[in-house]
Amino acid sequence: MQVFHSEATKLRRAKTELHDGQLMTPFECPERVDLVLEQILQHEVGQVSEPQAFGRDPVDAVHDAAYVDFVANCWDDWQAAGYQGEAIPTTWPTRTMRDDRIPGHIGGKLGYYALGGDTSISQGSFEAAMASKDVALAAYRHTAASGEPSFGLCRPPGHHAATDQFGGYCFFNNAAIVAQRALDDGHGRVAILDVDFHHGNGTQQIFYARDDVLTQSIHGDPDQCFPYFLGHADERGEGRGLGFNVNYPLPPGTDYTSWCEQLELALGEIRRHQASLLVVSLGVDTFEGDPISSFRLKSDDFHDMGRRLASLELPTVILLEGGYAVKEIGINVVKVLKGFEQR
Ligand code: SP5
Ligand code: ZN
Repeated sequence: MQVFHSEATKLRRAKTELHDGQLMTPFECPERVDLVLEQILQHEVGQVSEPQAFGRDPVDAVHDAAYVDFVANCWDDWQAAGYQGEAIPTTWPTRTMRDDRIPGHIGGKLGYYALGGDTSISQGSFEAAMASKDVALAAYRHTAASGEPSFGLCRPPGHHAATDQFGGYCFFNNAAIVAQRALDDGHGRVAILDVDFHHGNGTQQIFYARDDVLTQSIHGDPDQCFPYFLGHADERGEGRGLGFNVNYPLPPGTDYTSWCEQLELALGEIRRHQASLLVVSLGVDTFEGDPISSFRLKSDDFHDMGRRLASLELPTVILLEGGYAVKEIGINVVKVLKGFEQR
């Protein structure tokens, strides 16, 4: 399988994440890229290529332009305000306040554009997010041209990023950017299947009222799990998009047997909708050893997962989302890719 990777995805090296009441070194760290790449090379998954630069247009195709400007300028603006630490939002336009004015001050902008306080913005965050979407688009281009599957070693991840919000370690929605590009290239219908532990709230929001992208997510029940405020089973899309979003929330502690039943339902939906391209938001934070998640998938389950994804026999772009048990993240990704190739 063709693999795409860019050293520039490591330009984000944030020092701080507000996690469970403590300021920690972020779980979503640049070392994840090296660990996955190392296993890909060791297990000879396929040729590894650098992406070209696709520029900002494909980002603007799914995100609000003022939001993209905000991500581009946030670190400079934060520093210009004279602050020492990284840019962390602390005040939001919650239910009791107004959200119809975007504050001029960077502290206000941060709250306006953030969906959580877990993701600080630091030097290089914008550059890494731009490289991450280049990796995704290069993978898509390869699959579109050859019909062969490809893997994009995206980092930072993308599925929590909404039209005009960042958070959950995500800035630009790589899967959505690929799906939109595919539609613009003439694909009739694209399916995005999100198997990350967390609900793909950004992907859902971006396509919620549309029938040209089928969005599905299997994830920890938002009653108990981040992002808490989206991802319930009754969110099925709206308007033309009704029926084109499907959520499969599962309780903490879910093992592969139960998880897999939901995967088969999701695969059935993709067949029914006759998608011509599959984009997989691949988080391996469903692993039993993941430090911030609570499903119980074992390493070998990822091989079976890959095999089942391939059973659709669709042109497939697999993009990395989460996965934080640093020692095993590489092998778990490789197992999905190897399983996929056994189709
Ligand atoms: C892409 C991705 O996987 N993003 C996940 C972001 C999650 N950030 C907030 C995590 C809050 C976790 N609290 C878990 C309690 C475990 N001690
Ligand atoms: Zn996740």
